[in-house]
Amino acid sequence: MALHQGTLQIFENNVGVSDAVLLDPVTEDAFLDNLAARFNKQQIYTYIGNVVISVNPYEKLPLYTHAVIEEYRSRNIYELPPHIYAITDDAYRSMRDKNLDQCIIISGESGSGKTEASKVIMQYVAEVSGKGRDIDRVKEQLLQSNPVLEAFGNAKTTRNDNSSRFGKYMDIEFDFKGDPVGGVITNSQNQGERNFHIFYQMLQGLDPTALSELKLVPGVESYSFLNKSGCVDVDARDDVGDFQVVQNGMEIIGFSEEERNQVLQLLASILKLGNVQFEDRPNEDGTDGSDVVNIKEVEEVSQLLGCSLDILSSALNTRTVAVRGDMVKTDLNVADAMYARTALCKAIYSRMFSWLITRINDSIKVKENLANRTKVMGVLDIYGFEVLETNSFEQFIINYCNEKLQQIFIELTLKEEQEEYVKEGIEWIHVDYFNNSVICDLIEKNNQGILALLDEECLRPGNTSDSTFLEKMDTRCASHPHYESRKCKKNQSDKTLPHEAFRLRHYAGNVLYQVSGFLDKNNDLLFRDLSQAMYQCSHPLLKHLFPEGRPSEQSLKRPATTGSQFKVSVTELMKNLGSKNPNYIRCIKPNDFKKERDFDLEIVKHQVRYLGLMENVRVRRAGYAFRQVYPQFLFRYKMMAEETWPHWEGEPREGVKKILEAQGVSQEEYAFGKTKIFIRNPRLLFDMEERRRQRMQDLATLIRAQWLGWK
Ligand code: AOV
Ligand code: MG
Repeated sequence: MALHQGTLQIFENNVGVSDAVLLDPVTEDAFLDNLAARFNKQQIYTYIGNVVISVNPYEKLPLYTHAVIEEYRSRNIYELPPHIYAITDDAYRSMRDKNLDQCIIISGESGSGKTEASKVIMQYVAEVSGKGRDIDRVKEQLLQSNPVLEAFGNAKTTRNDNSSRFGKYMDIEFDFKGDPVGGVITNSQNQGERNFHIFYQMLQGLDPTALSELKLVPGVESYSFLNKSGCVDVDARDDVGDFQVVQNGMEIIGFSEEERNQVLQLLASILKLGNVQFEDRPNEDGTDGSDVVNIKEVEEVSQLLGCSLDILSSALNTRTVAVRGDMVKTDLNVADAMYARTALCKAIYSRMFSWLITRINDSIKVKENLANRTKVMGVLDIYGFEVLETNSFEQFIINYCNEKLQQIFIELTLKEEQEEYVKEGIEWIHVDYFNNSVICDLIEKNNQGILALLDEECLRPGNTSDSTFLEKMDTRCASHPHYESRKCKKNQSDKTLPHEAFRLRHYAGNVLYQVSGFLDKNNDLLFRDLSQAMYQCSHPLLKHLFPEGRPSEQSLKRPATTGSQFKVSVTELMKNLGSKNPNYIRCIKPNDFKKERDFDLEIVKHQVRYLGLMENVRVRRAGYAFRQVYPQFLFRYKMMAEETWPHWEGEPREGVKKILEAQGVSQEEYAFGKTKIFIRNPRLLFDMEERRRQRMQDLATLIRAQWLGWK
């Protein structure tokens, strides 16, 4: 796709420039002013070349109606104001007509509008593609996967009432006519938090009989996993209605009533396990054990899951360990029992979530007979770069992923630019840019990167801890320019660096990570007694989720660590994205208060920096900022040279040459490609546009005078 979209609009809709590539001067301030001016006029979309910047309006704008879709449908991308529809249409058409697989990568911080953008894309694709019974069924299932996955995968956070807690990549597959025939969803690591929407929906949406069958009592406040946050009701969420939508969605996707029931039983068990309390029980040998205080909860859970109370309660407060070849039961103290209980809840939830995705994929997958003939459009809606008050392992993982996305973004943008130059026969000008692979290496390099050091520390026998992990990094990464820690010589005078933390200089800014919890979270250990107890349950779904609990599974092979699993999935994702033609949507949050019509310059500036948007503009402008196919350029500016007005009979390329010569600018300023004219500095274009306007006025006066004269 070429760089010129928005061009005609730039001059005709008069709200700043719709393509930041044409800013003059191209400074950060000018860039921000432009976004602000547009935002204030409710123009939330702006291009950088073919990248769409989207600023969250936090209000319903009339941008997504059927009529708007009809306008964008099959129009050239630069004929209308910037919109997600425009790049979706462009991607859809090049997939269908040129047989190029596409992906749309949506990035931006929490609450910036990524998930909403992904829905806008799906809505557009559903409307513009074909109709028919089979196609409509596929579309319906694809669309219904949204509310279902949101219920189970999203939660209210301080930053977003509907925050996605998982990274989602969805391939929509099309047949040769461009009609959707199926899809595949991939998710990356679920953080295993407690306050997913589905819990609230279930408690509000089930009638008293259904609740009591699940051994639940009404009221969110009865469950400690839910009442901790202090925010029970999310404004504007209709739990009862949403629960209906989710149940209905699951039915349409093809979940049986049986399956839906089993899911509810697992959810109920998680809530009840969360209420289990332990009390200290000193043992005679001086060690600490623990007892369950409210055994009734455990009893009811064992009924829901179909296992014996004994097995379950003993798995909650004891642990079998191998001592010189013998299996010995040891007691868990209160803290360890709580830890094990929470780990179990997280494991049930995240495995159930993965199962949901597998199950949805089974329903929406392309039928065998079509499988070899599909083209693909992928949509990636992933958590953005995250800097919180305290940053831990989760932020480290999320930011690593964003570092990789930035890397592929720069690579692909440069590659695309370069390819266009080659295709048009124009000399490629080397572009300097910040290559963040040095940071990616620091994190992921085999045997040396931080992830490898962390795994080493997790697997090393002996007394390892978060502190020994930090010490290891402090020696091994000390000289790395992007690693900083109090213990490193180069940072000793830096008083902002606390102990027990390290700082990474990410492409998007510096982030301080607290090392506490890294080992535990990377290990993500579930005591074997618990997986065995789960496997022994008669609950069919649960049993299926804990295959390693099968007693014959004696190969105590250690499961892969969270970090290394994540690295594998990120690598796969990058490979997948790299094989497709990328399209980008970069989302920006205008303020921290979820408020409409409030554009906080500082907050936006911060995001513009870490999204690397100025870098993006620079790369796009490095050679020639503007390019357009000859006939279009000729058509717009033909009144600006005597030879081309009112008609030019020759080759368009020659006509364009005449026009530019008539402007009296140096030939350095432009270059002739095979099909397009390339212009180095947008200033020339603005001057031409101004002269064009005057010329049109003159011509109008002239014509009017002639007309009057004839009369
Ligand atoms: P996110 O996906 O980027 O955050 P969302 O897409 O969930 O952010 O957007 C957050 C909220 O902003 C939505 O619930 C809407 O209320 C509002 N919003 C976003 N885009 C629009 C739009 N185009 N028009 C109107 N309102 C909008 V996170 O998932 O937290 O990273 O992990
Ligand atoms: Mg989201």
